Amino acid sequence: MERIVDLVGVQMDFGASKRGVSMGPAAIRYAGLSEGLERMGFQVENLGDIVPLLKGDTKPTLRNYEQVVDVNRRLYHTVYQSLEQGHFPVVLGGDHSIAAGSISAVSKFYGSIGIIWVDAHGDWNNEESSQTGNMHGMPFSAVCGYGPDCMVDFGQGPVFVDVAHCVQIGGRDIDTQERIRMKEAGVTIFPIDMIDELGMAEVMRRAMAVAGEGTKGIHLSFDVDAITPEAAPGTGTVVHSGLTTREAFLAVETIARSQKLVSMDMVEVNPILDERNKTGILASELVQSALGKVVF
Ligand code: 4U7
Ligand code: MN
Ligand code: MN
Ligand code: MN
Repeated sequence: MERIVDLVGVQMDFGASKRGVSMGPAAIRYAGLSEGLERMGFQVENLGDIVPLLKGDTKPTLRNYEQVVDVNRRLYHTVYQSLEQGHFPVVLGGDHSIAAGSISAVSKFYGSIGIIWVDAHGDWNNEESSQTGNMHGMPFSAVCGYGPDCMVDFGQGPVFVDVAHCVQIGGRDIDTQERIRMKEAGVTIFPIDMIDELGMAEVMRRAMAVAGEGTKGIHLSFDVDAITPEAAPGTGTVVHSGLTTREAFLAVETIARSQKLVSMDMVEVNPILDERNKTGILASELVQSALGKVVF
């Protein structure tokens, strides 16, 4: 039987300070994602894009929260339906706030999942700890039950992800309060210096054990700013000296080989800041590799 991949774009940039990441789904699609997945033997169902409301309420601690919550609620339902049909949902961002809706659906559907969060940032702020009020810095905390609850509670009775199965990879720009909150919660963290020391292969062996053992599946949330800006310039919050492209591929290829991946987000591609769609192409290739594309 052919496996079906559902591609859903989310034209969201209300979770970030800079505009333009809303065009990420178009850039990743333009790079040939559907065609690539079809060449791999998948049937691809293009579900189109979710488009945010033009107007909504905001507050300094949760900027544009009404639009962020509304989009996440709609994405939650789309991803949940995809899983119910036995499909594999791939969510294309858009800023990272959308991981709240996608992961909420996966967690509700499976009951027990692991998360691998590849990112230069922790995304573990809530309305109290955030220095910016930008909600793309909060989704990892939200899906694990550490707030903000409005990002994940759509009246469905949220199932929070157990932090014991959560892994952060590539972190190198974590806020002070955020770091304290992550340590207290007990997230397994492989910051960039640990990747230098251990090598990505060993980091991934450890990450797979944490996220994969004792869970029904793994969700990958991949923020392209994890990759070093020379290779991935098209993103809003660049941080110097990140993952090499080869380390990024090794990470997603290891996840693919485990056969435990059930869903993923590829987020924070900003075509306005990109160079000839370099980051869009990389994002498209990383999705294919996460779904099992082999080099040789
Ligand atoms: B991304 C930040 F303060 N921590 O909370 C914040 F540095 O999805 C950045 O990983 C968040 O790109 C970055 O605003 C969110 C900031
Ligand atoms: Mn992020
Ligand atoms: Mn980031
Ligand atoms: Mn970013």
